[in-house]
Amino acid sequence: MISTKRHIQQLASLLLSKNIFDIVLCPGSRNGPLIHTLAGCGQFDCRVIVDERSAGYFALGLSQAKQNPVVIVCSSGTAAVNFSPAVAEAFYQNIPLIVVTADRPAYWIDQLENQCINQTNLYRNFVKHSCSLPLEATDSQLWHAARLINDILNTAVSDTPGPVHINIPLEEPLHQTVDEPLPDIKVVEATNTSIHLDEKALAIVTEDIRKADNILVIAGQSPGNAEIDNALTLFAQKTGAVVVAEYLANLKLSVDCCCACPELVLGSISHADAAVFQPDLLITFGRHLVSKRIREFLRAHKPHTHIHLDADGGHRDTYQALTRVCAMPPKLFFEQLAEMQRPKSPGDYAKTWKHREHDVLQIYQHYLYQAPFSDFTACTRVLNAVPEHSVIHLGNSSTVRYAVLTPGIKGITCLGNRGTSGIDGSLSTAVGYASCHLQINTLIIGDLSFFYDANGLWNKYLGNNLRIVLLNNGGGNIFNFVENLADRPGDENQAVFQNYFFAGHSAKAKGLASAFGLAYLHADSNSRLDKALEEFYAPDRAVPTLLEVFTDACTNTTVFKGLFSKIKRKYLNI
Ligand SMILES: Cc1ncc(C[n+]2csc(CCOP(=O)(O)OP(=O)(O)O)c2C)c(N)n1
Ligand SMILES: [Mg+2]
Repeated sequence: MISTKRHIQQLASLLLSKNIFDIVLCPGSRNGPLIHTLAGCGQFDCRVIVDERSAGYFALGLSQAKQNPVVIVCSSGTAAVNFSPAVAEAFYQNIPLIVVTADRPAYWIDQLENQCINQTNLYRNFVKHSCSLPLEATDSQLWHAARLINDILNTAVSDTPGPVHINIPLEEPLHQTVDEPLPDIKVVEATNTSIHLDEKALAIVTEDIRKADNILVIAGQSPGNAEIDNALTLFAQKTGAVVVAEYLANLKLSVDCCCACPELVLGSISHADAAVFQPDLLITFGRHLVSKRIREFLRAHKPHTHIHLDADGGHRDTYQALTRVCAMPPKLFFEQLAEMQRPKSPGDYAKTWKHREHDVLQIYQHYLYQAPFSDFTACTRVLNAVPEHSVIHLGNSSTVRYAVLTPGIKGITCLGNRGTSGIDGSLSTAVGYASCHLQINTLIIGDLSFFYDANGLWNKYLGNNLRIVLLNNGGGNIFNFVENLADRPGDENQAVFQNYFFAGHSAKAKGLASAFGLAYLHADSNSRLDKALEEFYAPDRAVPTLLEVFTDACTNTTVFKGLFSKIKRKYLNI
């Protein structure tokens, strides 16, 4: 059975035409026609999640795993507002969420109707495209609705994807159904085109590369793929470029040109040797970097030329040095440039980076080996224990910072909500991703982030491949590290810090694990953690599992800061 509402039937039909099958439905009545049609036609993969904030993030993870748009559907009012955080994250990570909100007809907005707000352009700062459908009374309105839907869906499936919003005013009755197939609706196809540097641009960029002794490529967060790996590897071999790529860039480069832990290297660069690390030519692509030191370094030691690659032509002047934007997929740029012959013998700049990385990693290894049990040592142990070819989801806050400092993690996919760095959806996102993925999915997450998004566990889709490592340090430990907030003298400052920044608590997750059907393990020392990890990743473990690791916030702070003090002592004499 499907709803009698014809514009909803059109939407369903066009979703199928564009190969969009995954739906997350949030219960409600105003969205009844959507639920009747999408669930009732039997052609979609529908899930139900009650909490819209969690549902949005779950869909985000699902879309990343499927590499295809996912539709989220909710009722009117605050239900729609609760999608906002996931929509914002999707926008800043270019993830194609198709947000469908049910609404009252325009003539009832702000007329004291229940569960009713003005939903027009609700997510205007975070969507690539949005529309409100007309009612479905006349043929013209239906043509108009189909045209709008085609347009919106084509944005979602385009080469430069992102979230889109379809707001649908619906008149009563809402629950009339018929036993009919979906109608055939005229499809407007969007044709993807590939873009190359034209002859003139190629000559200019080639000359930029020829002139540059020190070429630095920075790869921000991205899903990665073998094609970009190959193109970039070749480019780096030809030009002697260094590629800075944190794990979240998901690059698997086969040459000795990649620096995966820039934060450590940058922590060792003194004013005196800044010049040898300063690039002449900087090429960037992808989204956010975790490393703050690299941003600060490049803003202080600007490259002569900065080229940013972004298929949608976005101007990202992160280092206040942008000189050129190439609106094309990075893969095509590197493929085209890798064909050039670079006359100079490349390599010294890359060697400088690799030598320094090698040296600081030795300091790191030695330091971590003797460091007391803490979030840092625990995170490293977990990362070294994850099965190869599995997926790691990094919670925001200190977790992601520890992870990008950990060398040598190989053969993994690494994800995290770095588009907006919110702590409110990491769990739901990981659950959504893992729900349609075969490999082990490990989420490493802090306690405030975990409890914040505990509703991420409140659904029927927890995969047996889901492993959650909860680093419970009793509060927001990150605030001990930044801006020396915890070190400000005086009782009053200390009280403000403990209460309002750290937000200390004594919650433990065992009860939640049991409420939501997860197996529970815990550890509070290196040896107990190692033992727990054996169980956690035992090949025959077939149940979603939570491993809660208890650490001490003061020790965590000392260990984290101690590493950089050690590096500074050696290289900066301070
Ligand atoms: C939605 C949202 N609210 C607030 C913040 C600010 N914030 C950043 S980190 C953090 C504390 C996180 O604590 P926890 O998850 O326990 O990690 P830890 O700092 O202890 O590693 C907060 C509140 C945020 N990033 N996102
Ligand atoms: Mg914490």
